[in-house]
Amino acid sequence: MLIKTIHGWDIPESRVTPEHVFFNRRQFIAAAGAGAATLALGSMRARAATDPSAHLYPAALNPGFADAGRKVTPEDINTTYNNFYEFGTSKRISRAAEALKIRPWDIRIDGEVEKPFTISFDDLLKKVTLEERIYRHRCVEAWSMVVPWSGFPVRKLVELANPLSSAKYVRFETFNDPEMAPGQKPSLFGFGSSLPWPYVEGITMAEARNDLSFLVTGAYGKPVPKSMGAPIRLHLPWKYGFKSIKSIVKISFTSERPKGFWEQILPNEYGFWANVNPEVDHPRWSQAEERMLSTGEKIPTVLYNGYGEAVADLYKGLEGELLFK
Ligand SMILES: Nc1nc2c(c(=O)[nH]1)N[C@H]1C(S)=C(S)[C@@H](COP(=O)(O)O)O[C@H]1N2
Ligand SMILES: [Mo]
Repeated sequence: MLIKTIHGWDIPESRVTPEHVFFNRRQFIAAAGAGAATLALGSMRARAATDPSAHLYPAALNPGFADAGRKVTPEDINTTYNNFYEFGTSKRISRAAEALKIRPWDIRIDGEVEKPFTISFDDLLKKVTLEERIYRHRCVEAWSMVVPWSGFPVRKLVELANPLSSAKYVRFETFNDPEMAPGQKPSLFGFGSSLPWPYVEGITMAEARNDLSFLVTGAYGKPVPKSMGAPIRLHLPWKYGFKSIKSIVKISFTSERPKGFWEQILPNEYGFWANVNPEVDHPRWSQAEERMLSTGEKIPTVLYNGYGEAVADLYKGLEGELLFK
């Protein structure tokens, strides 16, 4: 199947290289006249100074999440090794992602709520208190990182939304703008039209209300960089990384279980629950170990990525579900 060959985690790193080179060449040519490389780097450095929410950072560290038990991954590594398919299928999309326009940024809240509404990202920030939490992140591709995020619990967003009792799930949606994000263009790679943009993900109401579920607006004591999903993304540290959707524009409360982006594309391999479990292999590779970004060290993967104490109860009575894919 063609789709398999473009999926980063389907391909050994050696075979990813040609695509990687191809993509970056396109980006380079597109922006060469403006001295793209220096410009992109400059704008990344200027982020803290020019972002209208910059004054909110660094946020106070939540002492409950001050130590992830592993060293924080260096900022320059995490901001330049990403999965953000809207900007390309390689890990090196940080320069391309600088095209992401993050103001104005509106978020639509709708579905099974008392009254649907649209709120600007900056107005939303006025309704919440930001905190910093250091979280582990485990990608389904068997690499991991540790990030000092800033943001607020999803629970707070649920309160603001006033969901009805008919709301059973929360569905998150990313922007859809092929002009801005070339990965969403059907023409760029020739197979784009087969990808079900926009990227969507979903969790249950109980998961949304769990304290760990976090809406991220910052990282490393600054507004979250574009490559990592500015201006607002999800982070669910006990689930595989693909659940942690970036650059959210819509949050819908639904009575039916949403189908995530990857679940739509490869339902045999990626499911709704996607809880980390070293004993349940991906159909095509083991999940027993993970490679830490930066050090390259291989370490054993742990159940629920080590967050079982906080989340295991969510899955009582759901043993019949495919909880780990
Ligand atoms: N909109 C969107 N969200 C996304 C993705 C994506 O391609 N598009 N990739 C996911 C995957 S597979 C992972 S591992 C994380 C990566 O987050 P990072 O780039 O900040 O490390 O984002 C997730 N969220
Ligand atoms: Mo991932």
